[in-house]
Amino acid sequence: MCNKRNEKALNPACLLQTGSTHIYTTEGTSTVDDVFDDTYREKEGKKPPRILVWRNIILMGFLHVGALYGLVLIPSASWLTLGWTAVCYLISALGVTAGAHRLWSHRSYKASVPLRVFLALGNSMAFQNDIYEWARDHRVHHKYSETDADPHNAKRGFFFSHIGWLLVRKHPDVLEKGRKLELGDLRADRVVMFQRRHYKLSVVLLCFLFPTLVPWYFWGESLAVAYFVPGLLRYTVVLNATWLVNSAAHMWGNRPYDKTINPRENPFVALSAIGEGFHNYHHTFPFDYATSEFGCKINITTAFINLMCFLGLARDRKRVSGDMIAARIQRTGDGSHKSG
Ligand code: ST9
Ligand code: ZN
Ligand code: ZN
Repeated sequence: MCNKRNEKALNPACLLQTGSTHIYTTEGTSTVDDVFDDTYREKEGKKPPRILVWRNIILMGFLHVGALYGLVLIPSASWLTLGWTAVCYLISALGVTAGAHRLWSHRSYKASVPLRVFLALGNSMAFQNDIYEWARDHRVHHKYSETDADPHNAKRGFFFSHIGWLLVRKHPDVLEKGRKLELGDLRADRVVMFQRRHYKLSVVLLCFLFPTLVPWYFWGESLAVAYFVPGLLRYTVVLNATWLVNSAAHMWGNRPYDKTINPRENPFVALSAIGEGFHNYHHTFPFDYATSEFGCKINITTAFINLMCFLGLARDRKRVSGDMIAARIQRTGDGSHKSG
């Protein structure tokens, strides 16, 4: 059988191969532990107390004040520095979208060692926890979405799913269920484990020093502008763009593929998160490398992965077949589907 919702192993009968793309024609074709588990039940009775983590509250407060100061400094920044800020935004965003998310959390395509190294460097530049921790939390998010075992359970409100979950201790069910996940593929990836071992140093170098020193050294930008604009402001905007996927894209937008789940299609989020706002599609078909029915449309990450395939640095992109999407729209969509 290849259409069981919780099936994890790939069934070759379920896919067609076209070049380096695998088109899946039936549901339940994820190769990793990211498929929604509808057997999980939240424990009854009183919820555990919310324990604030003051260190994180203070650091996040300072970071956002620093980012506001970066905004004030934008008129003093040279055009080269502003261009460099955009480059740093793109590299760090790709480290999250093409790296931690589509490659390492969902295994939706395969990447060569040089590409994995580039994505791990971008991921350290994004400073959102190391890849192993990010992918573990993300798999548990998909598997137990919007329950106590979801790290950023959107049922606890916008603030919690956006940033609040990083300011309190995790719900015990997140740890309990997370410990049961199959993460052998991540432990076997030497790039992932190297980044995990040297994470703190890599963040200092790539998230803070590198974005600051390049404009200062190469075109004489002031250290203050270089630190606050491509450094703190860029880091904070990438963080918030990422968090919007957990908050806004779980609350606002249409549900053309599955009206029984909360994640939504949100083009604004897709734009700021370089392609990651088509969240109803993504939670319905988490193994699709494009995270959207519409390929590269408002989706720089998909264009990037395509380019990497063209250059021979990536392969085996997984994609859902048109028939399978149409059947799902018919069966569970909210009727808002538009073609393109
Ligand atoms: C950040 C992450 O921002 C953002 C992720 C966003 C995900 C978005 C996904 C959306 C889709 C993709 C879209 C991409 C769009 C990109 C756009 C780009 C433009 N399972 O953690 P502890 C264990 S980070 C199993 O301390 P507490 C853990 O190993 C920002 N086990 O829990 C440890 O075990 P041991 C920067 C788990 O005490 C123990 O439990 N960072 C799991 O509750 C305790 O772990 C920060 O702000 C699990 N899931 O603290 C702070 N989780 O003791 C980062 C944990 O054996 N975090 N364990 O070692 C923290 O400070 C803390 O984790 C905490 C919770 C305070 C939040
Ligand atoms: Zn989600
Ligand atoms: Zn995902």
